[in-house]
Amino acid sequence: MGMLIAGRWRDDDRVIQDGAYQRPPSHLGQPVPTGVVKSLRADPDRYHLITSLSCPWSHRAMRVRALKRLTTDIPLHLAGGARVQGYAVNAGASWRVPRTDRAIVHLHELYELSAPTYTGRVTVPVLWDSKRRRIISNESARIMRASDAAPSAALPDYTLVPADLTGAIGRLNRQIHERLSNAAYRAGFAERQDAYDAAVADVFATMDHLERRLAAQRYLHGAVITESDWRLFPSLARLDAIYHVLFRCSRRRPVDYPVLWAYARDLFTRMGVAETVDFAAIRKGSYQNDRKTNPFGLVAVAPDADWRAPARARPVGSGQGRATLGRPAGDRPVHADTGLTARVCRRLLRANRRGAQAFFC
Ligand SMILES: N[C@@H](CCC(=O)N[C@@H](CS)C(=O)NCC(=O)O)C(=O)O
Repeated sequence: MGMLIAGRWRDDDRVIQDGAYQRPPSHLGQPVPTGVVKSLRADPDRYHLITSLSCPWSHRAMRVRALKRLTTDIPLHLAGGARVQGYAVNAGASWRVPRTDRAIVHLHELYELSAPTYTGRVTVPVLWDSKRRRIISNESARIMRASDAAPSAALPDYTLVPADLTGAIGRLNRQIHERLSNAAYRAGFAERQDAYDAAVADVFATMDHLERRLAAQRYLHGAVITESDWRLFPSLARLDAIYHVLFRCSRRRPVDYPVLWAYARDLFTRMGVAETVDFAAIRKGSYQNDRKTNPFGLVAVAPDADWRAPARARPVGSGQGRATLGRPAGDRPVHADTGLTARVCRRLLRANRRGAQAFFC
């Protein structure tokens, strides 16, 4: 895949160690500074999000950007197309870096602009500061948190990380990342049988665990959707379409997990979510760009799974009611599906019926 070494692109990979895939840390993965968080909305068009439709980590960042209504403040750019020198920022066509007269083709050129001696992988998503001409973060977890924390007059109490769940969310996020989302990649990129076996065992042990967890509650932390749900969802959306075949995560398909499968559809059929899941782009991007695992770039036939089938019949013990109230954030009651306080729900409904529906449906 290649990477930047001291600011120069090299078609060199250093991600396999002793036959096992080691995801390198995000070198620009420090927490997003508070000043930036505050200006994400206050300074529209200053920050830009560069993502790829096929990438699960990008998907997480795009989801929170949409949920927190930052879509007009933070323009989105979709990288993709053939991977020559890594990601192309504009499908191979030239792309003018906002607020500059510089035109680039490859994402690594943006990294070089930000940090001329950068050594590391050139990954999406990227949060770009067009004023200071630098990358704020290339770590989806940080971009999600920053987007969630961006102050909003319209949604003052709405958070995906309620204070009383922060610890539990962090613990589950780590488990989902290490033992499912990244474990699928460890399975897919393994060059040794035991490394693959261990990774795939992690994937399905976690799926089994989540199946049990979600049998007792509607979402991962109870009745309210939190950050953990949106960290899990992009991986679930790719399990069938990609990981099952390309990464050999083949013990079971999501449809073999009645609770998880209904949960995934429950999230998928919420307003605005399906629009962020482009299965054709996910499959094309994954099968065709990964020529090491899939040398001829053949795209496997789409699995026969109906993501739009109603999730109503979901065999969950509790938390099925759409408008029941919970108390996840502080002591104010919130809408079970959204985390919005009742006061904000009413205000949104009055101000913008359609917009508010985005959270309820
Ligand atoms: N830690 C990063 C990982 C991002 C990542 O690995 N993105 C992949 C696309 S799905 C990528 O850009 N890979 C290119 C490469 O590693 O060269 C995050 O969560 O943001």
